[in-house]
Amino acid sequence: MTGDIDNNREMEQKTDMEEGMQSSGQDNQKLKSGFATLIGRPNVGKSTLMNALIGQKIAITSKKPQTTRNRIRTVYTCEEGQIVFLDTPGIHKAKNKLGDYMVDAAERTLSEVDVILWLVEPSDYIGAGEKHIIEELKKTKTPVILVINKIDTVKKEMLLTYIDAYRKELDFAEIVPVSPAFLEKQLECVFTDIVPDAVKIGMVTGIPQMEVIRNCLLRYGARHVVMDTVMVSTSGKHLMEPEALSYYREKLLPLAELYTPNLPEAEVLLKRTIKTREERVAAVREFALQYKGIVYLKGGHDENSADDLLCCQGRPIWISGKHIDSGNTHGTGCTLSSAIACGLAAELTPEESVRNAKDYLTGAILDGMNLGNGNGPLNHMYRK
Ligand SMILES: Nc1nc2c(ncn2[C@@H]2O[C@H](COP(=O)(O)OP(=O)(O)OP(=O)(O)O)[C@@H](O)[C@H]2O)c(=O)[nH]1
Ligand SMILES: [Mg+2]
Repeated sequence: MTGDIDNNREMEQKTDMEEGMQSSGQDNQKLKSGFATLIGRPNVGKSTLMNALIGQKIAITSKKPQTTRNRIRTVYTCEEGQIVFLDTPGIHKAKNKLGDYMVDAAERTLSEVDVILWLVEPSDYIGAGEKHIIEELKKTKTPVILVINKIDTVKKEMLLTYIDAYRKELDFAEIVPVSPAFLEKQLECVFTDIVPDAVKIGMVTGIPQMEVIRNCLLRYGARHVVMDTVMVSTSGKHLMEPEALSYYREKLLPLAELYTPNLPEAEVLLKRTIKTREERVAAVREFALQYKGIVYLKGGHDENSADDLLCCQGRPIWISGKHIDSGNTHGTGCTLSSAIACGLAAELTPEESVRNAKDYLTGAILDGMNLGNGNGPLNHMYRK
């Protein structure tokens, strides 16, 4: 759930939600719900953190300050209940009406929520911008958690100094240092435990995450890396920070053995339009040469067929498929690239791997589960 919301509607929804939780509380006393706002100076990483918490790219992130211009709301659901996160514009010294509006949108959340997450850069310098936020926080009784973000950019020994500097300023409910370095820890755990026979990489939103992945792939000499070049969703939404594209092209893509772009992604990576079947053949050849790997160009965006095109050692091979009329196609690209990685892990050839993966995917779509609202999931367990 996402969107810009005005104050009244937000509060009405909060009341509805609390009531809903109270009545469901009769069945399960432990179920909880609440609102949490993410505030801080521009560019401290509020939107990146919210996306990481939710596990989806909902808010736009960028290295340019003042990317978020309105409140964006997402709901995190777990067994214990629900947290509604509000991502807010950066609090700054406004120079115009838009600035005033943005700061107001952020500051208004302070008294409306159950907990405030104040994000700061890792530093012991508390400047005028931070002091202004501290003054605003002093006016509210809402508990404040200080989130020291981007700790991957500083030496760990310095953290205590930063924590001490902030602790003197306000009585925080908690102080939590965070960063995408968690990603590094997760990858380390995998590579040093059951070493993977193949790796599939999907959506990577920004350069910090790309750096972590690149370092791990190189450090552990990862085998059979399949890159699902997720940049544009089926609905046309951009899923990668625009600034990260050249890093992605130059530093991450060359580490893969096999790529699975869809037509819009291939167009972005090759910087040209691809319309006809002849253009697709030329495109996979060029892609394979440019990125020095095997290319599997997905044809799902073609309205007439679902024919894909494999290019292995300079030889294009059409892998035919029919469009399946199903509303349950959520995660088709992820499923296909993961299934190809499984084939490579089992030492099948690239052609065998993609043919098996396409068969498996077709069956999973045909057996799709019509669950919930919107596009339903495939049935990954359809083979007994
Ligand atoms: N190194 C590092 N960079 C980060 C981290 N979190 C976010 N970033 C980067 O910081 C920049 C700003 O991130 P955003 O999430 O857009 O920041 P924001 O606070 O939402 O910014 P505004 O909406 O403009 O106020 C992006 O380039 C992110 O990739 C982190 O933990 N470590
Ligand atoms: Mg933002």
